[in-house]
Amino acid sequence: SLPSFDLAKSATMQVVQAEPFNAGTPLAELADSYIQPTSHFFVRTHGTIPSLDPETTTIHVQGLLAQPFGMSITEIKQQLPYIEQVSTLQCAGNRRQEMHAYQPIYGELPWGANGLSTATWGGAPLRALLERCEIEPAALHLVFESYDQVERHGQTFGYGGSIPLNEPMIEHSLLAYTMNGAPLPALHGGPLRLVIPGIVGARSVKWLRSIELSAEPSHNYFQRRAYRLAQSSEPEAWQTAPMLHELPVNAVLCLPTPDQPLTAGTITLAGYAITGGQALVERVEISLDQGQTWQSARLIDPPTLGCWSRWQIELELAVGAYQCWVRATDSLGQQQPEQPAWNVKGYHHNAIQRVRLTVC
Ligand code: MTE
Ligand code: MO
Repeated sequence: SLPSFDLAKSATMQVVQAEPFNAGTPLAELADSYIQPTSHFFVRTHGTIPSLDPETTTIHVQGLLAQPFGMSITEIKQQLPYIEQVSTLQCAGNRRQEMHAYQPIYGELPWGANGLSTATWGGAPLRALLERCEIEPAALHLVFESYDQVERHGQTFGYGGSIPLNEPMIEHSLLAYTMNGAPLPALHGGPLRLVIPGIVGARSVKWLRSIELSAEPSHNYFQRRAYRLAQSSEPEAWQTAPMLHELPVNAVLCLPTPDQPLTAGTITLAGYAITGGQALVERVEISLDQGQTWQSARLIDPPTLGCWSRWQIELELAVGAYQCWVRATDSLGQQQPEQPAWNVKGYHHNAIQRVRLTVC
């Protein structure tokens, strides 16, 4: 396998962990660009970066279907249609540090609000592959396994996870082999990964090895144990906790950055908002009086399923200290809670963000 530490990214990104390599996009860059260049796309890796030959690497399709089969990545490129689409991926740990400040979280990567990025992905629609399957009625889940090697609790295994077969975002999911118009790099799951927009990034399995039609969710550690909203690490707690799936509605302030000096007058606030698969971001609002009154920000990017939208607002601010609240509302009427829904692994933090602004 390849070294996971990425020298180029370590210079330009906020490194959360060197080995395996995990890094977030600087907030100012997120506010600057709808699509992140591949060199600035966040990275979340749990294990090795496999080095796979696209000519010989096979994706196995197995389980509850009439005829299990394998397709090499070359065959996928030649036999299935190619489409491109812009999608955002967001890690379940995005904004974990803020949740940690509210109530401590131990042993997890300290992600700021930059564990997400947007790219133009290209590849075969997942649906095109599923159309080649004579699926048995008992199949209710798509179970994914990877070619990487992850170590947990003394065992080494490939990363995996699953989504229900009735998940509507399957219609917008890709077997992706290009990223921003170039071959998908190994760091981001090349030669072939899943891109499942609107759903927690953990299900967009990189270095895809197999797709199994199954009656049950994946038995992989990253489906059954991690990525659940447990209140404690006791087995009874995580065994019954909901498995993460759809992304929650969220809004984040990117600019000004906390250390940026502000002078009285017109101050531009900028950030991003995102929501789950079935909804569009409808509104982003700012409050400077603890939620009593709200002003609407402009959504800069067109509302698109499975994509974030950046927002911006100009405020006239006199000298003083402000606490700025930011909240998003989506097309299903979902709004952010005022208090965090604390969980032991610090996932899906989407409480209304409260940021201090000091104007001199
Ligand atoms: N797939 C494999 N095989 N191994 C992994 O560690 N991490 C997952 C997902 N797919 C992971 C994986 C998680 S938690 C996220 S958030 C996304 O990949 C991150 O994708 P990126 O590294 O391209 O940003
Ligand atoms: Mo993630």
